[in-house]
Amino acid sequence: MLKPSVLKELRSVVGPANISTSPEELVVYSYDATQRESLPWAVARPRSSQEISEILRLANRERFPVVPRGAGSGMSGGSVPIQGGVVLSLERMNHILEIDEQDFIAVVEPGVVTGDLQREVESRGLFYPPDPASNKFCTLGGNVAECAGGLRAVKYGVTKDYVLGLEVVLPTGEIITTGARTVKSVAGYDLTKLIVGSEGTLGIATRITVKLLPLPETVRTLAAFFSEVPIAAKTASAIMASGVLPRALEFVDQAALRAVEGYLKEDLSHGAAAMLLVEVDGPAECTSREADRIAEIMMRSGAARVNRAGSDSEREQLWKARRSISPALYTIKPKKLNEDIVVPRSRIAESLQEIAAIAERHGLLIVNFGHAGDGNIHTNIMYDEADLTKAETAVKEIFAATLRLGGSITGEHGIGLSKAAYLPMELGPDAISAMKRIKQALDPNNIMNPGKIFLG
Ligand code: 2HG
Ligand code: ZN
Repeated sequence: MLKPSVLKELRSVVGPANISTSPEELVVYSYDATQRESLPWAVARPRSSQEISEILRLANRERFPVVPRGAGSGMSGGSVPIQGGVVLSLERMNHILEIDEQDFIAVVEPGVVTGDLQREVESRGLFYPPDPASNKFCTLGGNVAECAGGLRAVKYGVTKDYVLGLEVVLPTGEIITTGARTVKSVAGYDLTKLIVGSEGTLGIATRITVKLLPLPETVRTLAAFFSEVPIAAKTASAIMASGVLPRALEFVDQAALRAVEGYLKEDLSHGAAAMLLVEVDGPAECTSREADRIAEIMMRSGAARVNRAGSDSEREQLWKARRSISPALYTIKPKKLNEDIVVPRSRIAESLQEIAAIAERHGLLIVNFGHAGDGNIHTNIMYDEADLTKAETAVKEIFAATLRLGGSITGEHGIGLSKAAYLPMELGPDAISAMKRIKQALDPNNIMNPGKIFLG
């Protein structure tokens, strides 16, 4: 609990209207998309890096946890205040500060919704490629904290590939800038990359400078339907090996298709066992040639049907279905453990086979969908409360299989709370100890988002 005198100080930093302590409001800031929840002691909604700095200095003096929060759409518990303390919501710092059409740069505050930035730059013929499925509500600050990936990573990379520089409030309250407004800079250690993906444990990004690209002239989207998962997986590998680099190559299995079809009340796949959703972008003459080539590979590899989106609205309908899978899965079971394993992309078929064997062994429904083009599959273990232990055993086995295939236990959602117990499976003790020494150096009192990434 916070002492009344500390609450008073917090109120004087951000203004009384921007501190919440009522139970109703605390609940709103207690969870993310993992279904984990824990009540904070208070919520602060600062408006500037200066205010954040003052809150963090106070937290060090009084030793209370501070948990930064964007939209709460994270998938590993990163913004859940597991040890209580103050949730620091970035919701009021939601301005696009600058779009520089000369240097292809945007500068934003952390609370800007990713889709809003995408739309704004696109209206000027520019392009911000990172595209999390949750782009309508997730924020750039959260994307930076987790190094979000998304639907276009196969061609364009992930959030860290676009962040040129940051303003960061360190856990001890100093306000620093990292990186530069330039395409290149090697001045000292790369603190930008250290902060991106640090899950709110090493500081709070208060100003984010991202690189932009020219908006591709045309986009073509194809959906292929398969009667068997292995054929779809092999087709995905064949597309990636063909020399055409799609900007998206998504895989959706039968259970995910049925769930999203029920959720959106539309028949997308006519009973198919799997779907690939593929998109290419670039000048019209290239995308038309590439789309033909991909359609040919799909048919040759055994697709039962290939559809080309003939209009923007058809295209949007396909992507709406894809983006809706995550919430739609709750129509199957009340609980899911949603993982984001990533394997070398040539090994997707093997990975899916291993997962199917694990599902069968435990009698569990495991739904698979996701970013097949970059090897990042979302394995969702659906369970009822009574099956939790079984589901957790399955997760461990899936991680072990993933590591055997040369992969990683998380491609884009982060370790947070949900994978902290499994991090040692991937990293040796010396690597974990090096990470903990960095944490200790920057956050000596362990006030920044404690309990995340590392167990103990
Ligand atoms: C997606 O790609 C998100 O849709 C969510 O990363 C994945 O819910 C999931 O498993
Ligand atoms: Zn994803």
